[in-house]
Amino acid sequence: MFDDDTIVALATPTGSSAISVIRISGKKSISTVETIFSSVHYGKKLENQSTHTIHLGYIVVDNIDDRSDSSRRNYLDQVLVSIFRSPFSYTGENMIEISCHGSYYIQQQILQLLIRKGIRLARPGEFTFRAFLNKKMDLSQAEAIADLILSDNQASHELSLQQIKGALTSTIKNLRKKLLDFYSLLELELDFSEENVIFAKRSDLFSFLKDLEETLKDLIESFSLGNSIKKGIYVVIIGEPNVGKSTLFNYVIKESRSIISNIEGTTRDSIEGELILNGIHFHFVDTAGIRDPKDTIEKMGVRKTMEKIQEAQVLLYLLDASKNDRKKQKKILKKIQIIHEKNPLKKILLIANKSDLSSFKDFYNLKSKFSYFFEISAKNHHGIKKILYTLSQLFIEKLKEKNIIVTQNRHYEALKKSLKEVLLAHDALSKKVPEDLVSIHIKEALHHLGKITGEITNEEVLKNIFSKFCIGK
Ligand SMILES: Nc1nc2c(ncn2[C@@H]2O[C@H](COP(=O)(O)OP(=O)(O)OP(=O)(O)O)[C@@H](O)[C@H]2O)c(=O)[nH]1
Ligand SMILES: [Mg+2]
Repeated sequence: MFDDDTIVALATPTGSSAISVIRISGKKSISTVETIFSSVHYGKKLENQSTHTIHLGYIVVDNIDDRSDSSRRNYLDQVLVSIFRSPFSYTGENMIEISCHGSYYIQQQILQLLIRKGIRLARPGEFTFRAFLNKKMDLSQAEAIADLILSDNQASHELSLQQIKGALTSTIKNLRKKLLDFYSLLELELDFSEENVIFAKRSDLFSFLKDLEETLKDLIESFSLGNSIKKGIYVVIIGEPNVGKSTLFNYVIKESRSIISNIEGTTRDSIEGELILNGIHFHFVDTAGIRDPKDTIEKMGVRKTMEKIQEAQVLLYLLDASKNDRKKQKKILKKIQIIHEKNPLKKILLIANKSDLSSFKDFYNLKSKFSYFFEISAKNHHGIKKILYTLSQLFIEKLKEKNIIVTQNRHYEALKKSLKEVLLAHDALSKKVPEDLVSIHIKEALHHLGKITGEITNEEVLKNIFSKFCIGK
């Protein structure tokens, strides 16, 4: 997968823009750019310039007909050339960034010029891959860079930054180091098995495995939060027909996307809309009211509602406050209980709508049973701010609680496998089975932890990770 070719790529999007940046990395970057660059200071050579310096000049296109005649050299564009010398660059190699004017023609001409001079077009993620190989970052940090580029809201931006800074890496590395120490001691015991000596104090190993188990469980648990923040949090509005789901939905997403009417069963499909609240991305979903369907289409709508409930992280359960009585309350409680039993991890917010009409103010049963209960009027926009505030707080609080949040599926899988081995090691140790069996599980746990940071990796995993990057990164 690796060669030491000098590579080039456009780092900014193709097409017109104020400026574009072309990146070059590898041994020949400075000397090759030298051949197409002419400084505004006569005779100034890039080769003689130090790292982290910027130079103004022109990109020069050789006249194909007469290369020897310097008066016939064409200027393609006025550019700035930045020099980064190894190892003080993103990739760790010699690098150049050409900031040119952002015309498609200029971008392509410069790329072609460089390719003609023997530089190869970079593959997706190749700059970052080289940074990884040159130990500028580990694998989890490289993955976080891909996420950072894709992040479209404050929360996912913060999550990827946290990972780039290496919080996950240093935790995993620390755990791995300690585990490795124990592993070495156990292996040593095996070497001296005839003498029956003990190097790894069992009580220490026990308590370390217990701590490790807690940390791994914590990280694994953080994944559901990290993943939902990265992808956006699904908030699904459900309830019986005509309770005002679409009215609330339209108001929240600030668009009249759903049809509102006083006919029961107006919404038959699920409709989605986006909202960013305090930097967190939410997908709101309006659904068909849940009741015994009157026809096939409604049946399909209700089925879809059930599917959307599965996808949700939060359910907004709406009811009509004007039709509220104790019998109805009991029925609703029962329904919600069933939903909750099937989906224990989902937050359910109970919302009594049409409070403007309600003469029946007794929500005793529901209020006492729900930590999240709101009275609103979707039509008059009363009480909705409080719901939105609660929604964002739910996730902001959770974010603050966690020091490290796992966002990558790959890490999640590796952590789960590692935990399984730690539990097996713990179990083996307590059953006093021979050391070599304990040590096998510890070795496996080490292996899976090492995959997160890239200390242990294979070509297929690397290919998979870096192919997700765009060209130029
Ligand atoms: N008075 C009052 N009427 C409301 C309120 N919210 C919604 N409505 C009315 O209730 C009726 C039903 O509203 P929708 O938003 O279509 O209800 P829905 O839950 O989406 O209904 P389905 O799609 O049929 O399941 C409409 O006539 C709305 O104008 C409210 O807060 N107060
Ligand atoms: Mg509706």
